[in-house]
Amino acid sequence: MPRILTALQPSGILHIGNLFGAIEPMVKLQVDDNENLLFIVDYHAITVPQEPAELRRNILFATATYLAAGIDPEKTILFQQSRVSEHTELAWILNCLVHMGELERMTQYKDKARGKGESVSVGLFDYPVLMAADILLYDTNVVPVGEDQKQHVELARDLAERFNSRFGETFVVPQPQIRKEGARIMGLDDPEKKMSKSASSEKNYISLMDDEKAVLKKIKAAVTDSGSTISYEQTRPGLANLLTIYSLVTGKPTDQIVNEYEGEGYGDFKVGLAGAVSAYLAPIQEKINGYLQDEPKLLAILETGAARAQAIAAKKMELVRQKIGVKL
Ligand code: ATP
Ligand code: LTN
Repeated sequence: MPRILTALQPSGILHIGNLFGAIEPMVKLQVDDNENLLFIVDYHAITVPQEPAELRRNILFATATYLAAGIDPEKTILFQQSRVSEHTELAWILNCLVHMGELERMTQYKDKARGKGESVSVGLFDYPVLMAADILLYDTNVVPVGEDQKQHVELARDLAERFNSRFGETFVVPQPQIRKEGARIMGLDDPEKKMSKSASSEKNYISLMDDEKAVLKKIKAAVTDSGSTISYEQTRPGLANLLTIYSLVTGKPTDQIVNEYEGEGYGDFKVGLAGAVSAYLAPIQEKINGYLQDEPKLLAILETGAARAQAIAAKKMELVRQKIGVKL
């Protein structure tokens, strides 16, 4: 059975870009012939400063969101990275194999370290090694990620091969599975850039917890163009993005939506879209709130997930210790 693994950072705001681009694809991968692992990378999150009470809330919120979006903890091993200490243990061993130059070349590190000078944390630099440990511990075959994470998965592949050639066959060499561009939702206020929670304005994104009023306000303010008819064209990126969202929340193809709005202007289209987005989010929001009100249940799900993950990870670590010669 192919083992499929991915992870998400527990960030405060999750937006519809995260839902359509990352969470829902993972829900679709929950088929009987796959073994899935999905975890919340809290130790990756602390590579930049986090307020402890907020981090705790965000871990619970992320868990509630995955469950509400359809992650089934029976089918997917859902857990919190920090609960399986083998991740950091393997990261240390891989640290002794990785080269400074390999980490210095990482684009995400270069982007995030820019402007921080000498005060950038070692954790931020070492982030890809912890991610390699996340992947290699579980003999992962496939790692679904966004384009930005491809370089990190390639490092995991290099480290698996390096370890195997030095100490003998130990790790499976994982394959990245890069999501298609179509799964990229663009910012409402700037359709040239992806929707992002770190955007400077809240008008950039629709948060999964936005109420009807907020959704309508943000969609009404969304950047379109000076045209007046509804059509799907790459030269009209704002409108194309809104049509993509409309299609995702209704399941209708974009040309059908275009036909439905023939002869109508942006105003009616935006009101229709806002209604469809809110209708799509309402049951998810209700479920998220339900889970958040039952914290013991969330904790129990994470506990079970951690135990299942650890059973796999502990076995792998035993083998690793044996291979490198520290197991007596
Ligand atoms: P930031 O922009 O602040 O880095 P983000 O909102 O892009 O944050 P991430 O935490 O980097 O979110 O990404 C979480 C997951 O959601 C990743 O798998 C990423 O590829 C996906 N994702 C993020 N933004 C979008 C988007 N606009 N469209 C589709 N998928 C997205
Ligand atoms: N760096 C990834 C999150 C991440 C991950 C992983 C993804 C951490 N460990 C292992 C896949 C497999 C991100 O920021 N999206």
